[in-house]
Amino acid sequence: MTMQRIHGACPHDCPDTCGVVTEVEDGRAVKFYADPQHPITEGWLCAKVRPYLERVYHPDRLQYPLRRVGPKGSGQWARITWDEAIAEIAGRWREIIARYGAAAILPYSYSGTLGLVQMTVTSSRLWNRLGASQLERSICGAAAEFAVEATLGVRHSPPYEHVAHSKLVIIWGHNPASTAPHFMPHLKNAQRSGCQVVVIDPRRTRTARGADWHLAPLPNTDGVLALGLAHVIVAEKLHDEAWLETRTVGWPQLRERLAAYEPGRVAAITGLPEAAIIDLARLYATTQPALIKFADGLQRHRNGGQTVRALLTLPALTGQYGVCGGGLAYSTSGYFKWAGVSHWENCPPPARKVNMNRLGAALTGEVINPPVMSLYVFGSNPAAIAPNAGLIRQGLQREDLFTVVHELFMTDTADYADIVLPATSQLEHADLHKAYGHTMLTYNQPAIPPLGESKSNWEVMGLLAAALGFDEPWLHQSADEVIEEILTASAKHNPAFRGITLEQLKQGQPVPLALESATPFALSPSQGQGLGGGPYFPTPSGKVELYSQHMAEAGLDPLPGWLEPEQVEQFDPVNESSPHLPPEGGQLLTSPAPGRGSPPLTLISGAAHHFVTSSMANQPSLLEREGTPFVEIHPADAAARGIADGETLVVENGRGWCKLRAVVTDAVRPGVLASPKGRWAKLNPSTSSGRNVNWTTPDALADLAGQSTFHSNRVWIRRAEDRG
Ligand SMILES: Nc1nc2c(c(=O)[nH]1)N[C@H]1C(S)=C(S)[C@@H](COP(=O)(O)OP(=O)(O)OC[C@H]3O[C@@H](n4cnc5c(=O)[nH]c(N)nc54)[C@H](O)[C@@H]3O)O[C@H]1N2
Ligand SMILES: Nc1nc2c(c(=O)[nH]1)N[C@H]1C(S)=C(S)[C@@H](COP(=O)(O)OP(=O)(O)OC[C@H]3O[C@@H](n4cnc5c(=O)[nH]c(N)nc54)[C@H](O)[C@@H]3O)O[C@H]1N2
Ligand code: SF4
Ligand SMILES: [Mo]
Repeated sequence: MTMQRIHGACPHDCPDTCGVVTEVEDGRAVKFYADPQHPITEGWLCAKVRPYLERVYHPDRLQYPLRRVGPKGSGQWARITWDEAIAEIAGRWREIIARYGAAAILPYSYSGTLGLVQMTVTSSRLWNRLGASQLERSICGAAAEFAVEATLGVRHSPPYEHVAHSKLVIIWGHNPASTAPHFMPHLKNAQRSGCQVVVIDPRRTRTARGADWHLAPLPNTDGVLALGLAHVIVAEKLHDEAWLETRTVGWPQLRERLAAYEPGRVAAITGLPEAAIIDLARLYATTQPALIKFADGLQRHRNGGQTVRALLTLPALTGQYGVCGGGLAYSTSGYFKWAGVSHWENCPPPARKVNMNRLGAALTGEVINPPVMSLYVFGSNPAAIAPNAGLIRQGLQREDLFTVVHELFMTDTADYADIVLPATSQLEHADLHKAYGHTMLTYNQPAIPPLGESKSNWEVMGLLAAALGFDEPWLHQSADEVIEEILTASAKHNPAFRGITLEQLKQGQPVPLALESATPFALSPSQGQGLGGGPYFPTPSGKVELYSQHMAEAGLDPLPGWLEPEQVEQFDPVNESSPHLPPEGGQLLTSPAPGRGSPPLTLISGAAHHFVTSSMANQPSLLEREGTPFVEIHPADAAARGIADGETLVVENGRGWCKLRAVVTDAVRPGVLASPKGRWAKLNPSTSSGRNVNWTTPDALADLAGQSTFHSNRVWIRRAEDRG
């Protein structure tokens, strides 16, 4: 018996993109652990990926293609061959294209894997060639991406280890202890050497528990908080006037706008004490280097985009961009600009876009000319993870919708498919991984043969392309050929890729991008010239765009701003009257809590510690650690509603309802509920509602970039035994 050690990458939606090692004996993976040599992973994996072989060899892994033989959602399937499955899909699509055009086909994919081949290329090439609807990929961080690029020109972020230089870190609406675990040892070390850590989050998260100071504002008020901090900094003349004059556009206009954000008003809106706002402003302006770190949870709100714009003003006010240990940590994605992914030059003009946050609406009449007649889902589980899930389920039940789901498991979404295709796990296919928390490229070598008849996303694209008569070579390359083509094309446009070869990547160690400077926006010799030295921003002006002409031209507020709750309500009536069934024995709420006298609460649903969204949320050991699906509620809010710890609650609004177990805790602030995302609706055992929190979440869009607004979710709660 020979043992092989195969190097790979963790494919999940996490900024750390760890290096992993699989030990294989006789074609079977027997051990899976952290690559001891990977400089980010540093020899340990997070709690969710450590038991990965439980996922790979889960008895529920799909092994063969299946065709639905009963009514939609009835769980009655017949095994078919790949040839039959592909022929049926191609046949149905030909009919749909003849009658409605290819735009009637909607591919829906997201972050089951973040691989270049199995996600990026697979979400693009065949669909572009076909002329299918484009998916507007805005469920996660679109507003922040837009805001950062509009303000700073690019998404650049310092390496985790730079936090050793920070004297202050504000972790803002972000929970790295769960969502970017390999940042935490660096933060702890910095803290031990005297760096102060402030966490701003309505919930006392794992990250907040280790902070020096935790502030818990009301959700969706961070933009006001940031403008309030800026107001105090300017009022107390703690800002860097010279930096603002030379490095920014729009400082006079911003200054004028800040006048309205005096601390008393900011305190009233955010629910924070006025003194805390003043203290934080002083702390931030006088403790340097000062780093502001956030991710995407913060901006999953109606004001999400402008919130990020407001936060981005702070490092400009204090001249912290371009400083090692200071500035902004958001995402390193901007360093990895691929070329050669889409092959648009060989495709028909792009078809219309469908926003992935509006899937339920799109399937039930919002999208017409042509309507969506076929849905092809891979690397995503929209029935469990997308907002307003009740409406999605209604759409998936449409008899005339032809749904194909390519999956490892029979998910809430796969339940409603006409054809289910079995997918390979990360141990069974090749890929290349960039990261959004660091700047290493990690190659994933397949470790074991595909389980059963499972196939990778890219292999299936090749089969579909052939069946549809597309013989372009760029639809039929091997995964390695795709990677080589893109590396070569990218190196022509991006010096950071120069000299990186597939051969080198396949040796098993991560390969760092060749960056001019590890500190974002620090003077780079080639770019900074002509600006007289100092930080450089690749915006149209070369400066930080506090005022964005580009946004003004697009009809958007060109300055960081904030909408009053009343303005927000106007475009998301809490009781949006989607036609949902009320809970058994209950009434659909159409006006604020009739007869109950309790105001609605804001339900935020951030990352679970032991799942990545709905991935892993079917693994027995992890489900056990996460416990019964629950909702956290502050003791005062619970008492006002007669709710005791451990009771089953109905959480509801005009969109829908679900049942969750009450956890009464002061870890959430008054007015706020918290329930982790990712639960499979059908695995909601003790409360047996067959639904999850997304039955209540809004499918209204945020202020920028079609962003999702999961956390701007107002709900009413009551004990399940109290009949509505
Ligand atoms: N363990 C684990 N890791 C993950 C994921 C997971 O599901 N599980 N998901 C991955 C994905 S897809 C992403 S996008 C990233 C997201 O990474 P993060 O942004 O760190 O994660 P979230 O939990 O979505 O949101 C962070 C925090 O925002 C807080 N929050 C919500 N609304 C507000 C607000 O209005 N103001 C403030 N100040 N805070 C607010 C929530 O309480 C939460 O603690 O994590 C990735 N990593
Ligand atoms: N309530 C609430 N909901 C949220 C959020 C929130 O904050 N609150 N956050 C949102 C965010 S940030 C995100 S990014 C989305 C994430 O939502 P999704 O992108 O849907 O991610 P997952 O839930 O991890 O589901 C991925 C699915 O892909 C499958 N998969 C994995 N690898 C492969 C593969 O190689 N091939 C194929 N065919 N399938 C594969 C997995 O088995 C899994 O079922 O969720 C969103 N949902
Ligand atoms: S989920 Fe993140 S921390 Fe966990 S193994 Fe994957 S990349 Fe590493
Ligand atoms: Mo995400």
